Amino acid sequence: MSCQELLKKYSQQWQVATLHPFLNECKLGIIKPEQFNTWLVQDYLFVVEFTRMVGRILTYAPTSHFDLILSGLNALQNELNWFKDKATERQLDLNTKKQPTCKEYCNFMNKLTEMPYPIQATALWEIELAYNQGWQLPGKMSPPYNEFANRWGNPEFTNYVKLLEAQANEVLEDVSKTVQNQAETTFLNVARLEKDFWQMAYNATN
Ligand code: HMH
Repeated sequence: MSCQELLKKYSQQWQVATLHPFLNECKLGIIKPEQFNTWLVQDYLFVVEFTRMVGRILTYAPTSHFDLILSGLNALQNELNWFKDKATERQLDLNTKKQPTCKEYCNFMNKLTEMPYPIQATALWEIELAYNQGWQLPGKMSPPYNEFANRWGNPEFTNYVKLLEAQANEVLEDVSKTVQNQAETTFLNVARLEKDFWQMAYNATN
């Protein structure tokens, strides 16, 4: 089993996870401030928990995977500070409650590190790919959204995601049928949570 096989088998679900009116309306410049700001604050809260998860993954990863995971954590240090700057510019309070969908995604990430390492590596790749593709699919964005599109769409990040895929493939190669099924279920869960996360922000009215 490989990452590309998962994307191919579940291409429908993957499309729904990465193509959303939220992103299209950023591209068109017509997203409402309350929708965008809700995404920004909730995604900061998500990234805090994502960072903890990546830290925990080091516990299970072979040392040959350390370089890439540590480079990811390095980028997350920068990203968390960038989120704080963006929130300050927009006068947003990051000390906000998680919405149910954000909470569900964070709970999912908490439990991910109870699963075999191949599942963790696959989910890490998929979560990053979702934003790498999602922010690029609508096409070139204009200010202020180009900065957001570029954060996850830039060539360096694209390369990072490719290397995450290679690491996941390496450990997915000879997993048991049980772990393979777990990988498929986890893939579908991430796809669903990504779709729900966009919808959560899109639904915001204040
Ligand atoms: C919801 N998924 C969500 N937020 C993010 N920042 C990422 C993925 C990062 O790739």
